[in-house]
Amino acid sequence: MTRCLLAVGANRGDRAANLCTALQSISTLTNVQLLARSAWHETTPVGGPAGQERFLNGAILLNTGLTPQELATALQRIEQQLGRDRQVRWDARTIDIDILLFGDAIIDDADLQIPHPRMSFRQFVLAPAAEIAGEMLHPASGWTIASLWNHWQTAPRDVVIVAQDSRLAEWLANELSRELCPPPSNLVDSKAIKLISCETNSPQPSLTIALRHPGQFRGPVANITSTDRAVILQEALAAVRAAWPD
Ligand code: PH2
Ligand code: MG
Ligand code: MG
Repeated sequence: MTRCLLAVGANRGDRAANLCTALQSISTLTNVQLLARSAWHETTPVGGPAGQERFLNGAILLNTGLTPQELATALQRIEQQLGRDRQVRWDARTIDIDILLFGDAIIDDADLQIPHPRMSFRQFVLAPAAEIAGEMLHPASGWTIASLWNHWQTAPRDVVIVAQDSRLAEWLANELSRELCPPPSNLVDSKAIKLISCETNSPQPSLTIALRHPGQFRGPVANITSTDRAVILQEALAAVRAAWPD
């Protein structure tokens, strides 16, 4: 049996009913034993098309004898049963069920990434997760959920963006300053967004976005490995807006 932490979210239809139906369906999966669920938290949408309703978000802890792929497939089926429509990235949804952690597994397949690549950066993920799984380890960083959540709440509101080539860093700096105009209300120091470019031989443009740890560059990082500039900008904007929620 493997201990597994899920994030759930809904911002279409009867949000609480959708979360409860999802929880019920998860609890009846073969080879799955439900251990705990968090409270449902009302949150501001991060990223995605404008004009969306607010979310209800939560976290679910379970033990399972399924493989990560088997569990992911079963969860997708539950999403479909609840009318999940997947046309536009980060669009409003009746239900979203994400695997955050699966024991100490680190998986980087095209269709399944564990730990969830943006979890260290999202208040709507960490706040409910910390309620039920504070001691669980994020295997890629070695931080517990509790320390990630504490860091999110206390770290300087700096976002450090490391791009692997200077053209990409410059392009992103321009795009971000245009998109963030006016800047988020509590972004008082425009220097809080730091762009660092470092030339590497990596064939893949790659961005690392970090909420800065006091005094040094370490701690939660969001890696963006897409080559699609629309996706890169969308991810970077969402990371910045997640650091300065309304
Ligand atoms: N999920 C997203 C994108 N943005 N914002 C909030 N508040 N809650 C979510 O669950 C959420 C989001 C992509 O899955
Ligand atoms: Mg999600
Ligand atoms: Mg999802």
